[in-house]
Parts: sequence; structure tokens; C-alpha cells
Amino acid sequence: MPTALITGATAGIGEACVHAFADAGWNVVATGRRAERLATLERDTVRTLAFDIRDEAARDAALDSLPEDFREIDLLVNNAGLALGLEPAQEASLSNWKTMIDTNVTSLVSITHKLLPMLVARKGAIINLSSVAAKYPYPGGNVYAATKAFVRQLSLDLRADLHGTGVRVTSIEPGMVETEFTLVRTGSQEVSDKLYGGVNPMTAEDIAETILWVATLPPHLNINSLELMPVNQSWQAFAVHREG
Ligand code: 8X3
Repeated sequence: MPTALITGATAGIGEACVHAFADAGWNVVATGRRAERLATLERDTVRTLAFDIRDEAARDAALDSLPEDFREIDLLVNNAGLALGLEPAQEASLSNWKTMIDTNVTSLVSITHKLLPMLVARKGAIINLSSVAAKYPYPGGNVYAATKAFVRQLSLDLRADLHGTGVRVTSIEPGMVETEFTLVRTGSQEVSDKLYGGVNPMTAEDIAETILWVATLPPHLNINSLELMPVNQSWQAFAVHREG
């Protein structure tokens, strides 16, 4: 059985991925910060590791503690990430910006760097969670959107370096997905309800099923990037400011 390591597995898309892959017969290593929530995911084919993705020493100790039959990773799902704030850049918190860069960029780069030799040896795959925000600017997107643009571009550039190795890399770029992610971002159930109310957004399960589909395509086929939106989300015209 192949083994998938899924980061940010305590909720939302990550948790849905754990269920989707385990149900499909994969071994799963589920990682996240909240030990109690992770523990609810444990089953025969699921091992959980609790650590903060930004803490490399804790991550390495946790990975070293894996039982033999869960150590060989075939698929890395870089899902851990967060969005903090929707304020315009000129009002945003620098601390929020740094937290997003540390989590969405630095930590993703670090775990990818660590697992790459194994993924090359096993002709494995990397699936990175980017966002529609990577390509479409919107008010309040600022540093969050920039981190997701980094994730998308890294995915494409990894493909260039991994050419000939058989390793597949995919950037998944969802639009509106209803998870507690939105609540964290807005800090308010009311704002979150207002953003997604009546939209019929995608669910974490929609994205997990898509990721499983990408991962189980024939090995000669690589989805480079995949953008998904709910039907009720699309684009607007450019904003134009008129002076007087
Ligand atoms: C966030 C995507 O469309 O909810 O990653 O702004 S959207």
C-alpha cells in the first residue's frame, strides 16, 4: 500500500483527505498541531503525529518516531496553511503576515526539502494546496495571496527540476471552501457567514476527492495545476477609481 503524509490534518481539507485516502486503502501519516483532534483520526492504516509545522526539530523527532511500515512516504500533501485577516495591506498586522509566511511558505518548503530525496527514490508525488488567490488579486488578499502564488510557482518549478525522475507535482487551487479556515481568517462567525452565506461553497470533501483523484491517476500523467470554484463564484470587472 502506498503511504501519504498529509499536513494540517486536524480539520477541513486535511482531515477530509485523511478519510478519503484511508478509505481508498492508503496508509496515511496525518500531521497537525492539535493532538486530541488528531487522535480521533487514528485507525489501523492511519498514524498521527502532533507538532507545529513551523518547528523543524519537533517535526523531525515526530517523523523519526514513525513505525517502520509508515516511514516510506509516497505522497506528500502540503495542506497545512492559514489565512489571517482580510484588512487592506496598509492596516494589516505584520505579525499575521509573518505567521502566514512562516507557515504557508517556509514550513512547506522545509518539509518538502526534507522528503524530496525519499520521494525521488520512490517515484512519489507532491500535492500542494495553493488557492485561486494565487492568480486573482482581491482586496485583503495581500500577503496570504502572495504565499499561495509562491506555492503555485514552486509547484511548477519543482516539476522542472524533477523532470525525468518520475515524481509528480500538482498545485491545487480552490476558491471558496466551507471550513473553519474562513472563521480563522475573519475571526468572526458573522463575517464568515456573510462571506459564504447563500454561496453553496465547495466542501472539504469536494477538495479531498479531487486530491485523491489526482493522486491515483496513471503514473505517466501529471496534473500541473488545478483550479476549482463553486459555481456561484467567478470574477468581477477591474476596480476603477475616478478622481472627482
Ligand atoms: C481562499 C480562496 O476564494 O475563499 O484561498 O478567497 S477564496
